[in-house]
Formats: sequence, structure tokens, C-alpha cells
Amino acid sequence: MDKNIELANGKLTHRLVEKYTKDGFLFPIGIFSQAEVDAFREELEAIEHAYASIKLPKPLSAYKRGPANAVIPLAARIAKDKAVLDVVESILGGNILIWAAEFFIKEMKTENFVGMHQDLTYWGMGETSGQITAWIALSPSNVESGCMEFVRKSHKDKILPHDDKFSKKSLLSRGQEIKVDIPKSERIFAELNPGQMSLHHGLMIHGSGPNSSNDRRIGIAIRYINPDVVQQTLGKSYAMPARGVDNKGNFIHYPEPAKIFSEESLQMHQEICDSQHQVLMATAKQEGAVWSKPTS
Ligand SMILES: O=C(O)CCC(=O)C(=O)O
Repeated sequence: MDKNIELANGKLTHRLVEKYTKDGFLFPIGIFSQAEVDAFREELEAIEHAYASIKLPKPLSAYKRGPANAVIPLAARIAKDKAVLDVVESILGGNILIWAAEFFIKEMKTENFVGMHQDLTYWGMGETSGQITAWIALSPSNVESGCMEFVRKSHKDKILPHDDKFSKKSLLSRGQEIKVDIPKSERIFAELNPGQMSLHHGLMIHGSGPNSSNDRRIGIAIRYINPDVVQQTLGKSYAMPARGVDNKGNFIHYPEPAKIFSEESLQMHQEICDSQHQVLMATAKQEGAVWSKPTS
């Protein structure tokens, strides 16, 4: 596992911003201590334990994906953490919104995977660079546990053709995969220790393999945008303000949940999902179960 890249007062240096711009990804960035991450994981697993027997309108797995930050205060807290935002600000500027923060969990010894894809293919935002995903490991994310894999400089491409495979083992809504063969030798494994973070551009070709380790692979992927981004499929969709001001008004703001799965937050979550579902499935050939995969 690589040593943390060095930040300057919590921000990316000019050289690191250039590296991100050139490669389309950056890691490993040390964000949380082991103690902080242990507390996050404990909180998440306590939620999983509690809601195994408390009935929610949808299965818990549906709330852990998509805009989990709308209903689970832990997800909103991590997404609004100062240390994370300081790094993201180096790329997006001082006005930052959260489009969604979602947990990507692969249970131990499971075959679930994420096919190689470009995020922006499905987000209805065009090919904008006004977005970034910060992916933070809450457990070891390595080759054995199915860490993310990036293809250096692939974000310089346009949106490439993708296929909807609707595979049950895929963690993605449409089981989408890029229609390009990526040789193993071109894949950069983004191994992260708990508390480390990677950044990737929405045009970056990326995916991840199965988890053959003896632990769960838990990550939180936070989709940040700046106010210049425009939702082109629907006109308007939803985002949670995180830092600075929204001087464009292209998104309907939603608040941090005051309480886990409060009635208002469940209602808001449903509205956001209905809207994001239309965007994510706009070009799909068949209906897919967005964010309600049976795993974790
Ligand atoms: O967690 C993973 O393995 C994949 C996550 C991903 O595709 C993303 O964050 O865009």
C-alpha cells in the first residue's frame, strides 16, 4: 500500500492538482485516522444490525446506495467533513454541492463486482469537469478485497459506448460495462487502507473485482459537483449544499437529515430517487433495480 500523498495545509498542492488533471485520478490521500474510521464502521454496522429488524419503506440496501446522505446522518457527516472538502475544493473551487454519497459494500468472499464504466455516462450532466468522486475506505480496500481499478488518462476520452448487462453480481444499477476491452496491464489498482481516499473524474474508466478476502470491503463514494453543473436530462435535480454558495441555482437543495430515517428525510429520499432514477435509466433498454441490489 502506498504512503499518503502529501497535502499542504490539508489542500492539494498545485503539482497534485496537475497530476489529477493529467491522470484523472489521485490516491492515496490520508483523510481519517484509524480511530475515526473504526467509529464510522461501528456506526454503520450498528445501523445495519438495528434495521435488520425495523421495517423501512424500502430494503436497507436501497438507502445505503444513491443519496444515502439524505437519510443517514453518518453519510452526510462524512460527505461534509472539513478535511474531505478541503481536498475537493482544490479541484472544484470553493462552492461545493453533494449530488449523492453512497456506501459501496462487498461482503467477504463474494463475487460482486463493478464492471468497467465511466460515471458521467449515466448522470445526465454531459462531459463536465465540474464533478469529482471521493471514495473513502472504511475497511481495507486492496486487490484481494476488490479495490477500484483505474485506467490512467482515460478521462481524456469522451463518453464511450456502454452495454447494459443487468448482471445480478454487478453492484451497478444497469450492470453497465464499457464496450472497450481493457487489458489487465492498463489497470491501476487503487489500494487504500481504512481512512484513505481516492479521487476520480467522472469520465475515468473504472470498476472493481470480487472480494475474496475475509473481511467486508466497505467504501463510501461521494459525488461532488460545483454549481456550474447543469442537469441536462431533467433540467433540475437535487443536491445537498456542502460549502460556499450555490450562485447558479441549477439544483434543488435538500437538507442534512436531522435524524436517521426521519419521516421527512424518507420522503425527500424518495423524491431524489425518483428524479435520479429517470436520469440514470434514461437510455436503459430495460428497467433495473436502481440501488436495491440484494447484496449488503
Ligand atoms: O466501490 C466500487 O468498487 C466502485 C465504485 C464506483 O464505481 C464509483 O465510486 O464510481
